[in-house]
Amino acid sequence: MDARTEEERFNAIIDDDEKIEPRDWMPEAYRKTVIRQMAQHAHSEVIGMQPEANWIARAPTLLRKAILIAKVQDEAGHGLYLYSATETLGVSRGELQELLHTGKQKYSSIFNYPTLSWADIGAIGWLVDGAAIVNQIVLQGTSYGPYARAMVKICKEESFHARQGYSIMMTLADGSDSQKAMCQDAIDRWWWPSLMMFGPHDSESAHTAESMSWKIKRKTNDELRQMFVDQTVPQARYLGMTIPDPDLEFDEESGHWKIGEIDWEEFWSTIRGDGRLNRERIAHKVKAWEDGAWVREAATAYAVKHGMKLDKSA
Ligand code: FAQ
Repeated sequence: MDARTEEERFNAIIDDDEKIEPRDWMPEAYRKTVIRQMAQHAHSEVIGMQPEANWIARAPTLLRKAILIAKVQDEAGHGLYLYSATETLGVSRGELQELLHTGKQKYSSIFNYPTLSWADIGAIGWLVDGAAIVNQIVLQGTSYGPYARAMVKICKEESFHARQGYSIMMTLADGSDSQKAMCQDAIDRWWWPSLMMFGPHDSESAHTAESMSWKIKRKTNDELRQMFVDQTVPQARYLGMTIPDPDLEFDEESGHWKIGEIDWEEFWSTIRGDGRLNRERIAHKVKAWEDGAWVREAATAYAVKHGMKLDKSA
């Protein structure tokens, strides 16, 4: 018989780099943190559909339109995998929607910025999905099994998203003067908010130390941000575009690109709900949820008729 306490068994799984599964014992604080992070991640995928969906009807070619529809649909799928993974910890999808709609759970700050031109769709794919991938590739190694497995499929799709974004930027960068200007303008507006996606500096981050010790996070916010900067600056140069940071410079000694300071006031006010589009994003989401009530009712009636198990709160 295994004479270890539940906590000792949990710690051994973490130490051995194995996965915690839904039925394993886990500290309450671990469960809460994983729910918080996965839910925020799921909400981001779903709210993140809004800025891009805004351009589906205005995509410049049939091919770009078809690609954008597929991408936005993928984001819905990512939200679904992540809500399902979160449900394995005993919280229902209905509860999670309620927490999002009432502002008790967050979604990524990045989705509170407007998409003003077609170039923004390129910038989102390249920079926003690019930042998301840097974070998510590392999260494939997170200690909670269902989260780690969801990340594998999501990462494959996100790399396609980033490539389609860069392809839009390459086309614009290779185009007329006004297309080049559109491309630069989108970079100017999306660069800093993309860096904010990684969260506050490690020294200001409430959760990083504990999440690293439980291997929920495998790299810190600043480490991930640096990986993103190092991979992205050369890509901007290849486009012939400028990064809007006068302090950006390559540090020969460390081999890394050093950036200027992020506007943390803008970051905190956005995540507090006072960003440019927070209210509109949530109002739109709540309306979609209410408009979809009949679909949930029909699905429930079908499930009842066929004796299927129901999640009563969803
Ligand atoms: N936005 O102590 P930390 C995507 C909050 S997916 C909003 O450092 P933590 C795909 C944080 O929750 C993008 N809130 O927190 C796509 C905490 O508040 P709380 C989403 C933020 O959790 C592309 C407080 O600040 N990806 O884009 C942000 O250890 C295109 C203190 O921060 C993920 O969610 C922020 N940027 O680290 C879809 C990845 N940063 O909860 C559509 C998974 C921090 O105490 C179109 N998540 N906060 O009230 C993570 O890796 C982490 O949760 C971090 C934050 C790194 C986001």
